[in-house]
Amino acid sequence: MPAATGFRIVAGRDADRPPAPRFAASGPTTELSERTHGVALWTTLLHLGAPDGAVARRGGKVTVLAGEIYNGAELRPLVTDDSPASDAELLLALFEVYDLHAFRLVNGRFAAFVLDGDRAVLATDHAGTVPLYATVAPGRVCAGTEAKALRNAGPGLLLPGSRPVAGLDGVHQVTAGSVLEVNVVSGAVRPHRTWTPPVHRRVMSESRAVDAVREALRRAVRTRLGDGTPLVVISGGIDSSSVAALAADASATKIDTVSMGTTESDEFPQARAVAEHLGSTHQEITIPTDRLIRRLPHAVGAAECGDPDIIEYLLPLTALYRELSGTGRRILTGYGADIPLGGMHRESRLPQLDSAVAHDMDTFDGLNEMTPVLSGISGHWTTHPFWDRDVLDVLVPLEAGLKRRHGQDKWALRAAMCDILPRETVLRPKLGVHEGSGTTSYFSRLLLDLEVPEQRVHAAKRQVTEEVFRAVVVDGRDPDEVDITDVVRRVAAARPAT
Ligand code: IOT
Ligand code: MG
Repeated sequence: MPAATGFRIVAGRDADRPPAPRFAASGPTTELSERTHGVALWTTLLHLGAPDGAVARRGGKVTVLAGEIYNGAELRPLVTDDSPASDAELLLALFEVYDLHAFRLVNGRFAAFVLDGDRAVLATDHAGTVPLYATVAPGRVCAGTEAKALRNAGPGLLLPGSRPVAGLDGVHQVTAGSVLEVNVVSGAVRPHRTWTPPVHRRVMSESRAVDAVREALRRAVRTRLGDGTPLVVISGGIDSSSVAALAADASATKIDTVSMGTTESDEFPQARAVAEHLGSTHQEITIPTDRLIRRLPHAVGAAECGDPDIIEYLLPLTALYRELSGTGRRILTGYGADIPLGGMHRESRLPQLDSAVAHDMDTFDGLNEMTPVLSGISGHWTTHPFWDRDVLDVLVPLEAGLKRRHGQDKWALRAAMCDILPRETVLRPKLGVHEGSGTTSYFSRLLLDLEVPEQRVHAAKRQVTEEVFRAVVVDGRDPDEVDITDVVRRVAAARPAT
């Protein structure tokens, strides 16, 4: 497991001990303080019990890492120190050779902070899957993996190349696939991109495309398995079933799988067919819909996202993670496959399909769909093989005719899996988690029953999620104190703005 899953860092010339931050993610925290080259560094690490590998120090430089690196085996030969013990040490060794360009080399799921004299370097992974926020003022830099951990960071400058967080003055989200280089004394900031989604498309034969997809995904799953028994959350759709099949292939022992449903709806038979095929230890969890909807403030507080469509995807998963027994599980998910492959769009016209892919790859940043906090609030760690950097570099550029082919969506993926999954799984049409769990229909019905007109339901959902965002992120309230049925009732009673 990663040494740390989150952090809040304050670095400054005259920084006093800052008040302890609040995180939505749970787990022990460890406080560290040190001073190098006249800059004080106050670090709060959020972790799963063994934070030692999260910080590395050498030659006056300090590196703090939340998350993990997947291409360590590839990177180690590049550094002179031949045996960096932890991912943070590997990162620091790379930084000594390549400086901030080290972040162009790393394929991982992380947020990182490097202090190098008066210079602070804040970095996200290629896709910003561990969100990173910053507040910068002359003489002081604050960085954190949750925006709400920076609520009391004080006034901050406008940061070029970063997105201001609505309602939290001075707090910015660092762009996915980028590094912010900050002068701690002056507060001057320079952004650098380290990855951008490919915009070109590649022409390939069917067999080359299928091999490339299978090999990239196989590798991404293997590097994410960890030491214990992996747990794969499966719907029985092609994305999660692919991850489960490759995990089962790479594991010496049985893997665990789990499928969630609600009292409204489930996909249990489809998931069970996959579990039986793979011989996994399988579990089914049914969540009553009233409990599901009470988790909405937790989903919003974890993702720090007020987008109603995204929250409908994330809510059933947040609720599922909460129901898992024990803590500290490494969870693999198929989440994210639909974005590079255009799976959500049910679109057979190639220009429209490719426009949808280009749009989704341009707009994912800031939605925080893959944040580890969704499971972190229940003490678990998730990872998303489809958003491995090398997998995206294969999937995004596939020409649209390889994504939609022979009447199937996500064709190249389906074809890549036809030897290791049941035929009905390979051919099963897309059903989103918001549909399969009945989340969308249940949330709609709550509003319709309160006489919200059909055509206003979506806008009302947005009002609900945005109000919850203000409560749990901007005002920092405990999600358990937000009465979601009360919010829904108030939104339904309010007249629409005309
Ligand atoms: P979907 O693809 O259905 O589910 C995402 C993942 O959640 C699955 O791969 C699986 O690991 C897990 N999951 C889904 N249903 C269940 C279940 N019943 N029990 C256990 N685990 C389950 C939305 C969606 O439809 O989810 N996800 C899209 C992306 C959204 C679009 N975002 C954007 N344009 N920025 C995806 O790409 O996966
Ligand atoms: Mg999916």
